[in-house]
Amino acid sequence: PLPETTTLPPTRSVPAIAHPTPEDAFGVAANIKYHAQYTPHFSPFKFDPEQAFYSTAESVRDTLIQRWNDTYAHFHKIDPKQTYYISMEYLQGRALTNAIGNLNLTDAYAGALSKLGHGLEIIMEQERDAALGNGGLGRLASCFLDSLATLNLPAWGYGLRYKYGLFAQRITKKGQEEYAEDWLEKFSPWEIVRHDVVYPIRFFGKVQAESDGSRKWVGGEVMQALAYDVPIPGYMTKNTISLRIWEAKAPPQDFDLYSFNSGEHEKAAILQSKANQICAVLYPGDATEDGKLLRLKQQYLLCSASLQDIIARFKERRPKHAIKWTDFPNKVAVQMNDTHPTLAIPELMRILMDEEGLGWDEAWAITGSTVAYTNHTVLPEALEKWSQVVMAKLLPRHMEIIAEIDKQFCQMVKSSRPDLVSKLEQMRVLDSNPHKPLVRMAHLCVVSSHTVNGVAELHSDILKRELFSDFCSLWPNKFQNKTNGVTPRRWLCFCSPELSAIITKWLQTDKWVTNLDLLAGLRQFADDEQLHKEWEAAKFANKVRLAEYLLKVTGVKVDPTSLFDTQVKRIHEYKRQFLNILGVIYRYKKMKEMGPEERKGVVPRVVMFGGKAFATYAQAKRIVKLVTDVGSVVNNDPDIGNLLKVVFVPNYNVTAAELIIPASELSQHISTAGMEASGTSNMKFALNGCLIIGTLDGANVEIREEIGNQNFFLFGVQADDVPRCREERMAGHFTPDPRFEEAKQMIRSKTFGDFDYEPLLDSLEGNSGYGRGDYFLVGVDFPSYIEAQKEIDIAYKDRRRWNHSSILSTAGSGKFSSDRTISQYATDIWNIQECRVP
Ligand code: T68
Repeated sequence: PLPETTTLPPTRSVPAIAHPTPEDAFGVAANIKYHAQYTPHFSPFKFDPEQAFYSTAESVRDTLIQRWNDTYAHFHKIDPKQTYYISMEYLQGRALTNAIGNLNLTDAYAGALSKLGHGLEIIMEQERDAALGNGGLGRLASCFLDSLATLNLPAWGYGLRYKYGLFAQRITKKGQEEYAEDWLEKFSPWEIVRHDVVYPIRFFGKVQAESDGSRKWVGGEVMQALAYDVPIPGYMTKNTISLRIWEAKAPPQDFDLYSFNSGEHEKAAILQSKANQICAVLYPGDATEDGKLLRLKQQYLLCSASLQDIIARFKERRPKHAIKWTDFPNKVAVQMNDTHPTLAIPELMRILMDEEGLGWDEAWAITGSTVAYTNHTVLPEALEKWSQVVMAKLLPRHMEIIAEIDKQFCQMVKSSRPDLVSKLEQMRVLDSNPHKPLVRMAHLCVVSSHTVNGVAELHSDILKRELFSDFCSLWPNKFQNKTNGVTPRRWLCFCSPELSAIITKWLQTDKWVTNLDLLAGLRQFADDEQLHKEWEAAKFANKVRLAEYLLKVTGVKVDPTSLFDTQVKRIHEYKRQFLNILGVIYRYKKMKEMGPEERKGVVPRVVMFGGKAFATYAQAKRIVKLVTDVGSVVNNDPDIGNLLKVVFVPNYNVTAAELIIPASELSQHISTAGMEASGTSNMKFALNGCLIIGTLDGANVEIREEIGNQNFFLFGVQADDVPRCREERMAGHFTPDPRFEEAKQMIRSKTFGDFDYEPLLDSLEGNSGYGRGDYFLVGVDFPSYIEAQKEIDIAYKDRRRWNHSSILSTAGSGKFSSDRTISQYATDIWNIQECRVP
């Protein structure tokens, strides 16, 4: 936004015909043609689907840019408090369907494209996913942006512009293989480079004491962060906010022309090459020291560029002499999505003290009232700890500030809470182990933030009772719960238009799209035969669509009248895809033992798996391999035919999810209780009328409450019993269920090939310990899992019962809209209000 005093120079006006209006397919078609001719990325003489996609996207972008300029001009004028959501990950997926859906231009664009000889469906499929994230945490950030815009809240998202997103996964005979995901190979039509928004970013160097007692960070390498803006349209509102992603660059004057001209071509561009490495990939391997340094550079670049931007905006909106820093927290709320952006804390302190000249106490009060932290995991290996040595080398001034925060925290505890002194070593920000001194990022967040939240009730309770219990006794009011949610636009309206139309018809309103609680109105029709018929038909159409896709990407032909049973999420031992496949193996074995008559009573199933295993996570990759090996045998067994198919859907991403979720009838959310912070795909499945088999973990607990116990297939031990179960196993007080032994034996017998599955099977035996001795309680939960599966087969045969439960799942999903989640953050944490563009 420009300062108020600036009058905008007259913009070169775009020909009037180039502005599409909702009613006007002709106007839209003209605009698409205009882009095909005047911004030709391909030959202007061809208009194939790819060219048509880019021209269509650019045409939509015209509308988005206009609204986005209006939105920020309005925010600039009103100057409300704004939220800045900082996240290392965003899983945006495709943008075209979502954008024209939110703008209510789908019909206009479909009509326009058909005039130009193309079908919208084919054009949409030209778009690549923006996969700048791993899983739930990244997709949550993207759902939050959609809700922030839709609720007309003044906000920005900040992230990094990775050149390569999360790897593309291929499934071969060897299992999972990873390929670079070059989402920018052609270009992204949605991002707008902002050459006017550039900030310096320093690395290394040293801290200098100035004569006035202040500290100054000097020397080292200075790079630049360049902004790209991705417009995020709200649904049926003019408000369009921005996801600002940073790219690292070398300063332009840094190119060493002298070296270049004397033949040292590579040396000339050293800083350029270093800059390129920073934003090259999401989660570069951190096994080596250099890898660690690179990740820390990424995190710092994100935090420093974002804070410089936030502060520049704060200053720009008030005259120089009238800047009151105590007003900063009244205008700025910073939300840290997990600990990855923790450096925002010392960076804000540094800027306030070293650049703006504030004292420690003032800077500390401002920082503490500005930042808040969301925790997404209790897994020990995911709680970030950085080496103090690496931190001091790369960010010497920040290390000083962190040490001072730690020191003052210790003093405070000693003086105000002597009862906690015995716990202090565990609570400190610095872990001063002499062999490997570390910074505990989560503790830095808890100590510095005004609010800490978990992402589902059970998870927030575990944070308070276990992970952060001592902090909770110190600051009981700091801890909150904000149960996750998902955007109903992408995850119902646009991915299942058939089901959405039925919902709108029966509720006689489409207001549920922005007020998801209205879905409860479906309860009164849960036994209506007509609704059952329509509901089943919509689900069936989605199943046929998915069956076609499965054939295309896996070569496996599935019968769409089978029960579609799905587990899609990152592959991890705690999520227990292993339990699922052991259950499948047991089912297969029992079917093989049946006679032909008995087999006739079997409910045909398609069991789908999807998800990526982190490239260095060997055990997870073995699980992927096992699923594909089981599939190869089962899918080609003439005794079994269509009664059981096992499919690993390659390269699970947002686009695949949009196809899989609406077509699924059963989905598995079967983590060891207490280990899944929330889960969000469980919400998407339930919203789409898919029943859940699950443990009492994460948001499953709340989903079951909302949709009713009868409509949720529960099994497994509860979180409170997990430690006792682990101890019992360790003490040898555990008799494995014979069915569990049968399933394991079948793998050992090489029925599914001779790949070495011993390390996987071993994890279920032996001494207890993290990742060993059946730490994830697969064996303990196996019997109740099999029982729940039996119940599911019975329920599925009863079409009335199944449809009834399916409708109640959707009807009970109102709570899980990210609109609800974001409204609660806005009120309880950020203290921001609606700022609607007139
Ligand atoms: C997920 N966390 C939780 N982490 O596992 C899930 N990236 O229960 C929850 O629903 C979701 O967050 C949203 O709250 C992640 O997705 C990561 O992807 C991750 C972890 C460590 C480092 C980087």
